[in-house]
Amino acid sequence: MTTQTVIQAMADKVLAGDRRALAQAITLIESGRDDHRIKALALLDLLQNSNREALRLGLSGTPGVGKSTFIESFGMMLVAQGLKVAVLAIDPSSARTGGSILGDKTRMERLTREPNAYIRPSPSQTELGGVARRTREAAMLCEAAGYDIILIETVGVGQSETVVAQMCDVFTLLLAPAGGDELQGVKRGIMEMADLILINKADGDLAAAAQRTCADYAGALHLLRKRAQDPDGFPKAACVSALQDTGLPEAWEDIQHLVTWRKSQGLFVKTRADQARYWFAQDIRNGFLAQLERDPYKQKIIDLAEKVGQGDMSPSRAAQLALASLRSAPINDANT
Ligand SMILES: Nc1nc2c(ncn2[C@@H]2O[C@H](COP(=O)(O)OP(=O)(O)OP(=O)(O)O)[C@@H](O)[C@H]2O)c(=O)[nH]1
Ligand SMILES: [Mg+2]
Repeated sequence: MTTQTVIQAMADKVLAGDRRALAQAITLIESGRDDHRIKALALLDLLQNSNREALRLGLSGTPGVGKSTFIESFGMMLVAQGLKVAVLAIDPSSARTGGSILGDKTRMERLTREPNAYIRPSPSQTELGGVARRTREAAMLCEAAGYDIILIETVGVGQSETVVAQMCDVFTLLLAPAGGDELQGVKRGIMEMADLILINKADGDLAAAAQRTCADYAGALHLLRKRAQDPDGFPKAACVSALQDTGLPEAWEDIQHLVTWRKSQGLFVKTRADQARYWFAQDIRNGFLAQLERDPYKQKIIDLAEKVGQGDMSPSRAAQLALASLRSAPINDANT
């Protein structure tokens, strides 16, 4: 079989919803090997116009807030409604060993066993740009494979929220009930990205604190600048308990309401188009940066830096020379 027929066969199987083929396809797009990259791009070309649309739901929150528990409960609820659910993750922390979700599968025991759920551990560590691209491409594969909802999880530590928000239709921030009335140091920029803030663990002893935290955030959201992509009442704060399955149907209704409204206003499509352009620009940038890490440019830059350090050449002249050599660089599309 030629490469083209192998890739076509893989694409056909993905479109048919074959889980093994989906897993293989994701492994292919995650690979850093140049020959794999060429195949991966060919595969993505074939699936580009699958005309399938999944709802991409981003989920972020600090460690221990209950993301995995939430995904398990929320995912089970969606599956019970006859929906197909895929779970992906971006794990920005290099300290953690390859894939939070894998270890978390114990917390997603029920969902793991569901034939209509697909859980993919986060790709192995590289820089955030590479992980972002892989997750985005994995989401596209899941979409082509006929999944209705793609949950993309990330641990909230700063940058990764932006990455997830930029590849999702709806972005949800999960918070724990706060002890006092402080706003848990959630950065304004992160709050501004959220479509929905869910205060988890609103059960037992924590129920009252959760209500207060929810009211605090509802107030804080009210003070934010009105966004064009929001209907009345959004962004919204609400209480849930992933452990006791409360508030989840309401959260799902809110999400559906938001999506329906955005679709009716043409904003859903517009956001996706904006995101695609954003990632295009981002990939070019990452590709350039990756070139700098490769010889002969890497060595050239080291040499120039040496001259700059010794005062033999101005930083400006050295940068100009380095960029000039890049300009004549052959295109290497196996970036990052
Ligand atoms: N009371 C209560 N506990 C919860 C709830 N959701 C999760 N927890 C508990 O909080 C702890 C952390 O839950 P996880 O789901 O692992 O949290 P996580 O956000 O995935 O954590 P990381 O993967 O480490 O970032 C576990 O002991 C859960 O049982 C909830 O709704 N109520
Ligand atoms: Mg987890």
